[in-house]
Amino acid sequence: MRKIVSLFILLMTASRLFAEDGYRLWLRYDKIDNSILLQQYRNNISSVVINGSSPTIIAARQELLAGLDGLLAKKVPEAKEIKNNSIVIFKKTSGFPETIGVDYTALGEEGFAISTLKLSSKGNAEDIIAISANTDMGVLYGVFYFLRLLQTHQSIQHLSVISVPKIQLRILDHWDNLNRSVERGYAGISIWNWHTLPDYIDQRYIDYARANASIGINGSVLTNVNANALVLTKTFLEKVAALANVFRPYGIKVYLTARFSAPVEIGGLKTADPLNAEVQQWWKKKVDTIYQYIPDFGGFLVKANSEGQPGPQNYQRTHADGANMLADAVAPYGGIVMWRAFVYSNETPTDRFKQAYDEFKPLDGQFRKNVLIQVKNGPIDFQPREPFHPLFGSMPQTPLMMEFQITQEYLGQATHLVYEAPLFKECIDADTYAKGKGSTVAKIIDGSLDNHSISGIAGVANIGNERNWTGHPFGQANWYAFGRLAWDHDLASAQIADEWIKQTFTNNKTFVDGVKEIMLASRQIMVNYMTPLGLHHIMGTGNHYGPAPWVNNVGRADWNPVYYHRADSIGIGFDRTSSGSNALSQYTSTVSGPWSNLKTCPDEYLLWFHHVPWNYTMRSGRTLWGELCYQYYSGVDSAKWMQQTWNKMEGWTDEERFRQVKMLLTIQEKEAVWWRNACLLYFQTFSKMPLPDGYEKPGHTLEYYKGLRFPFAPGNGGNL
Ligand code: GCW
Repeated sequence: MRKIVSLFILLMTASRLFAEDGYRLWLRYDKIDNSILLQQYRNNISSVVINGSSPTIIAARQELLAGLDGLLAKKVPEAKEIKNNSIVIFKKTSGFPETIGVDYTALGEEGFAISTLKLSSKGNAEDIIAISANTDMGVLYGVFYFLRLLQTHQSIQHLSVISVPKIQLRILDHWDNLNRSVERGYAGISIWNWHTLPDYIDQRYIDYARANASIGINGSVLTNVNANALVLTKTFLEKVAALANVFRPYGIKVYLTARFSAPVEIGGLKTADPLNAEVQQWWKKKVDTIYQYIPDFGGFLVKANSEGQPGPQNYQRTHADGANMLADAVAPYGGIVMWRAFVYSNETPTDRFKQAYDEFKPLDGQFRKNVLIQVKNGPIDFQPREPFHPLFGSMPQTPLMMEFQITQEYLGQATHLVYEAPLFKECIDADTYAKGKGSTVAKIIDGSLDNHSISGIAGVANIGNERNWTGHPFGQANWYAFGRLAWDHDLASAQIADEWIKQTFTNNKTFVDGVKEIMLASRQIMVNYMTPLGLHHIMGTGNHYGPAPWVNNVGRADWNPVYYHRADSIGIGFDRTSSGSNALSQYTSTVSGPWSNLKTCPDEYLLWFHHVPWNYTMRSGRTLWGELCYQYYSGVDSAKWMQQTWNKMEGWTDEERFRQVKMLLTIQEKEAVWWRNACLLYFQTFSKMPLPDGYEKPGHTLEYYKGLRFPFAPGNGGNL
């Protein structure tokens, strides 16, 4: 009996040791569970030959050896001599014995080649796999790519891979405060422990860098755009430098947010006017100091004159004056300024949709060469579905950066499974027609449409100190998808999901197929149960949690949901045609033409652009009210389908994450019902039409939903 008990305890401990807590993300490197494939890989990989000794090559070496060790479950020896079945990693200039037929000019600074070769330098032809690049970073990216091939069970025979990033700056924006709270963060507190930095280097910093490098992210803005000037003081710069040192071998540059009023707040000046010589001097000296600490500092991200942040307009100067002043300060060091276009003013009575365009378009051509304007994917604010921002295609002389939000502020936060790649793709693939057909948002942000020499894309991070980094296990997929699309915006959502599932969970086909189906459908499902037919910004005030389309008492008009849906006894939706706010005029006529006409406007954008009568006949033949009900109800049905499909996955993956996701899907389904009921009961007070027959009745009254309060919902950080 005692023996049995101790065996049981032993087994429990063992399973504990191997419990999947999600920390390893998509870099798990567990033994390949397909014995035939495992044997093939083992046969094809007999040794590793590494040329070079830079910190980046050392990182590549460690990753490759650890990866092979785990995946092949055997120690692959490191060798000096190239033999049959060696994997050779090297930089072009490192004196590799012979040319291997790769066009290195095409690889640039970060691209890589992976080639299966017959090497004949010593008489006998040897089969090898060469991972090569112009730079050490290219080599590291190549190593991660190679490991992904094994993790996703692909053939490693006859390899001839060339991979080059399409966008130069691929950045995560952390909205992390110095007190470690994270604005719109749903995965714990900030991973930056400012208190123990610079001397204590958390293993998480290294694993963060590895994870980012594995998907090609090459920049990190450490601090919130609602900025604190203190991060620019020496005490903090020393800490920032410690992080930069960890990230450097992984090709990740550090950026900071610059609080525009810093010269006043920490510099003791009376003004922060960008045209004031003393202010300019202050920033120059500040930048000199920053570069003493961090020689490869990337530059600044700035939110100015938006939601209460200070900016050049406080001194009657323009966004260009402000951005250029900072750009001049960082230019000698090769730094850049990312200036956000997310501006809208309480004083301006025009439709919030139009304000960024109105303010920034006239400034096209006035920014320094090292300024990028960072534009959100939609004109309002990262809603479940937005039309693309009209600034894309409207500022040909200025490099525009994309700002996506990975953290799910408006997408169910950390309890809803929503795979964002389809959302990102929808925006990236949108055609602006700025220079005729094919002028996609992708070509604007990668700089190719207007021939810009810099290009960038940013994602607001969903990372916190929770063990699995992102709270919801599927939040990891959004971090992953952002990185992969930033590297190659032509990738398909399905492919990204496929490789993420295989690396993060298993290659088992039943699991991969089932989970992929859930992921690919999830975004549209969420749109249906939250904001169908182009509804937007109807969530709770402050924490942005849950439905609250009735809110009409927040300080400024455009923070109120009623401002956006405009429901009345006639209909619902925001008229942005020429008879309304005319925001549609900000798009090229090829785009705005179909959207302006109620008959040709796609259903998914309908209430973005039109105030539509409740009894209007939709394409489906239903009335608008009927269609709204239909979409909300089908959203809930599909949320149930997600649960059922996930339940079938039991046994195909580890118990721990299976159960976690199962519980979260239950919350998601409950919240989908909540969204549906609260919104329909409220809109019904205007439509005065009944729920169609056969639909289950809401479980509570409208008053009940209106009375719900969530004083401690996460992510609010005291801001609206
Ligand atoms: O989406 C809104 C958020 C704010 C955020 C702001 C912005 C950082 O609710 O929390 O502030 O956008 O992007 O600046």
